Amino acid sequence: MSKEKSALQKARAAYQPKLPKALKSGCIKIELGAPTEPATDKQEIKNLFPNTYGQPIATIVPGEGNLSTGALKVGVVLSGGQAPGGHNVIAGLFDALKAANKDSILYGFLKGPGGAIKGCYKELTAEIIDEYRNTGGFDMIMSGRDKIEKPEHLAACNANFEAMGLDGLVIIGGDDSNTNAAVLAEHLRAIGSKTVVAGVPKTIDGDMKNQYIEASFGFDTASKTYSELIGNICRDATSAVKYWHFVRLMGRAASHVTLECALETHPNITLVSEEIEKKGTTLEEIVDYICDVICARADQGKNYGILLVPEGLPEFISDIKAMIDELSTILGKDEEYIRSLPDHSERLQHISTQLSSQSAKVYGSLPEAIQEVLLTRDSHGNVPLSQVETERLLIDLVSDKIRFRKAHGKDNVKFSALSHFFGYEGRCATPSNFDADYTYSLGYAAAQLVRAGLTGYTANVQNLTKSSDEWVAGGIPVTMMLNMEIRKGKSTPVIKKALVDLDGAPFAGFANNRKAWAIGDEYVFPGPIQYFGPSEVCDIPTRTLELEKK
Ligand code: FBP
Repeated sequence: MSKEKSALQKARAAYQPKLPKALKSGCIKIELGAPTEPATDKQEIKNLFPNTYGQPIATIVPGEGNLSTGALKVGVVLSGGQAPGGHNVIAGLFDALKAANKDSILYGFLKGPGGAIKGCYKELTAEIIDEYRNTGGFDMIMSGRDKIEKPEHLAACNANFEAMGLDGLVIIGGDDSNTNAAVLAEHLRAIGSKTVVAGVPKTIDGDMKNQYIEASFGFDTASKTYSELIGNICRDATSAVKYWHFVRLMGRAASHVTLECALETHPNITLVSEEIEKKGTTLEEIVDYICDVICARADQGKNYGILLVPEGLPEFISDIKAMIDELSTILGKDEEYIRSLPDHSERLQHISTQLSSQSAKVYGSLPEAIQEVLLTRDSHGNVPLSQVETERLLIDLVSDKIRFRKAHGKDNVKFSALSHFFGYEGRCATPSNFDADYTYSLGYAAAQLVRAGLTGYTANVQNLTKSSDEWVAGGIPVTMMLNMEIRKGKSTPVIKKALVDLDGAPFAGFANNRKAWAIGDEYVFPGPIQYFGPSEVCDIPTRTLELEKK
């Protein structure tokens, strides 16, 4: 990394993240509540997690310590997509371990869970930690998308942990990674290992949340970064008055990022995947709706506007979803053969004969580049949706339809569109004050879970819309967040992904305003994230969190 630091890097390095009052006090203990259980599939989950099922919720409170003060050896893993604040989780973990005993050691496993399986790690010294305080990115130890799930992975981890004398492992990841943390915790407890495992809720997608986990870290910074850019585009649109901007936003499944950006900037059109799925809206109906707004604005002399589309959309449109599911089954049987076909036209021909006639029609209507991406899957069996250029597809389909409408009388419409994709631009941004404080507190809390010898927990911090003094930290047993879902044709325990709640306040805040936002130019310009200055500018939570907590 370059030795030269920007002025902001230098100033941010000196920022001291805020902690909940209880964590600040030197003397803390963990209070345990009543036994817990998952909302559904209780017996199946109990059978799968006999050693860690039913554990109580843990809350960190001031008081006479019941936490280990011995020197501990702890490992940390960054898992999955980058999210602003990951380095501060590690800094919080490091500071808390050292505050309890200066001889404790923190190891960073390299390149994600694969580092724990392969035994690739480095000691994280004070010098390394200081270099990364309050910075974005996961580059301190890098990330990866390997899964610790097969018996040979569990055995390899155990062998490595034993050789290192590891007391605890902290896995920083999303719903899948926290589920894997629980599987590893159960395995280690079953074989009598001393290593305990704690998870930390991460993902810019914002879909790892529930009654106890109010937000996943990184959502705040990423949404605010995208909102700044969208606000800038709104201003450009009203200045140039000649372009429609189609903006795709990251979020593999849920539309939280898109909804948050809409609440912050008031674009003319926002597509929310969850609503489209619920209404069973087809691709053609979506295109009609977009064209209706474009024409209505043209009637007012406005041949410009902004549209937001979530990355996950294709999998929520009924006909596309059915086609993707059929493709997954075909790939499950035939992937090697399909890959071996020499060119696109041969692959297209083969696939079309395997799909149902409706799905073949949908597949055949897509551009070649999207057809090819739909033939790939990541290690979790997901389509790499970040590579599907839905915004360009929509521009093509809308252009065709507008041409048709113009030919049939709507000759006042001028449609010139530009496409944008905001995803990687926000995932490694310098964490906002909210994310810097929240992640440091999560890391600090995870250290206390390890000190208490608790295993199979996800660290949590609640009361997030209040001042950090009033935040309450602790841990939630992962088994109480699990449900059984069919994954790769098999009933599997997973933490339920939180999609946008169509009955919730954030969606209502958008739905009640969308008509006005469509026609008027009611844009809001959030500007860049501010790190220094008045609290009402620098410390505001997301609109989503604010509305959910009201
Ligand atoms: P996580 O769920 O692991 O946090 O990652 C989310 C995400 O940023 C999605 O929004 C996006 O679809 C995906 O990662 C992109 O993955 P990759 O980094 O492998 O390109």
